[in-house]
Amino acid sequence: MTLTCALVGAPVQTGTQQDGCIMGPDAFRTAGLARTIETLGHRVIDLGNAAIDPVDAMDHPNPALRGLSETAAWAATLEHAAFTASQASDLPIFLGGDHSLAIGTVPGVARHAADKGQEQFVLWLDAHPDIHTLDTTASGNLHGTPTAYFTGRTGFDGYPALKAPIKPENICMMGIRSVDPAENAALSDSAIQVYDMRSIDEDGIRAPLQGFLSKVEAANGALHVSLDVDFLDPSIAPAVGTTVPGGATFREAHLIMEMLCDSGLVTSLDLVELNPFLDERGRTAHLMVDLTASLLGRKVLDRPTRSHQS
Ligand code: 6HN
Ligand code: MN
Ligand code: MN
Ligand code: MN
Repeated sequence: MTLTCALVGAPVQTGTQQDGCIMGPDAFRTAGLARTIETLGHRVIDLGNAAIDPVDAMDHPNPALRGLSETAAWAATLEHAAFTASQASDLPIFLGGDHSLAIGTVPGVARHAADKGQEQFVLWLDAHPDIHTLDTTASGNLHGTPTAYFTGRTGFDGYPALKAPIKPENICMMGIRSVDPAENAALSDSAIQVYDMRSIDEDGIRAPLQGFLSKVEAANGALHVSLDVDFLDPSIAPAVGTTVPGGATFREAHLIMEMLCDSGLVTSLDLVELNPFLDERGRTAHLMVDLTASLLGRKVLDRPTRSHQS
């Protein structure tokens, strides 16, 4: 199937401690993202980079918070950008930028899905659940908060009101291996499906992902995939400020993308947390581009890989 993919640059780095994610969109372009997608037979429209206007400081009782007013501004800007890119294409691809950008991209694509009468689902591929509120984050880094915001948890005063909150039972997290105490508490009484790295070690990727995709398909839902560089093991993806050992292997990550491709269910994608300043000759940027290629149909064999078993 030929898709029209819209690239939307989101050079956000105010959600992190370390500078560099602002260079992410240009690194993805330099690594040949558009050319790679076109080679697979799809159409690409590059909508350029989103931007925010200068903002006034916002007050909050949590003294650790940094970049609060900028993050709230990005939420509104990216919600609009994601909504319009969803209307203009089959598959918007958001080029981060740190993961705080998902406070705009997810609500924006969810509004588009709601307009079409579809439920929004989210596959969160990350070492972290990013489920802090403004009150619980100890680091004050707002890239640790998007899933709390877009599921409609309270504690986001000054942020845009959500038009279409994501139901926790519509979220699947994979690759999780670094969870703060307040996040553990939030996940304990949540309907979010969480596959941590231990569960991937024990059960692999295929069965849990197939289970989630069957739910999306049965609901005729829209599926947003949010891919954080730190989902991957740092040995293959060093260009991220929050590396955690024991991440997904090269093949585990590609298998997810290949299964997502076969499902035909993915309607939007975040590529986030790439810090090109920390990369080694662009290898992480190229890996993220190659994973996107697997999602969009790059295959080893033209005939079905598993045909000998059926
Ligand atoms: N990310 N839980 C840690 C914190 O600072 O709140 C790490 C957050 C990482 C965020 O990787 O997108
Ligand atoms: Mn659409
Ligand atoms: Mn993240
Ligand atoms: Mn992460």
